[in-house]
Amino acid sequence: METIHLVVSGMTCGACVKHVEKAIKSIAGVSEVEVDLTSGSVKVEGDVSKNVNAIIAALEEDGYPTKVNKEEALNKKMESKSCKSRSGCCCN
Ligand SMILES: [Cu+2]
Repeated sequence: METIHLVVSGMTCGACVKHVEKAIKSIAGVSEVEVDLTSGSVKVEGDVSKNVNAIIAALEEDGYPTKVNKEEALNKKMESKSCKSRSGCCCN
């Protein structure tokens, strides 16, 4: 079970959200979809790492340009690497 974060453009209303949810849920391995209409950020949970491209392709086919939210992944990485020394390090 993994979580991936996507940024979906082109959603304008609740019907778009439903459409996007449905398109993602039709992909094998997806168990949970969370769509935020305002920011366009979409959280997908399930066995999805192999199917990221299929999800993106399905959404683009329906008119919603989609990309993986790399910043979200980056933030996670930075958190896990946070330094132990409080002074004079790269984070200050
Ligand atoms: Cu709409």
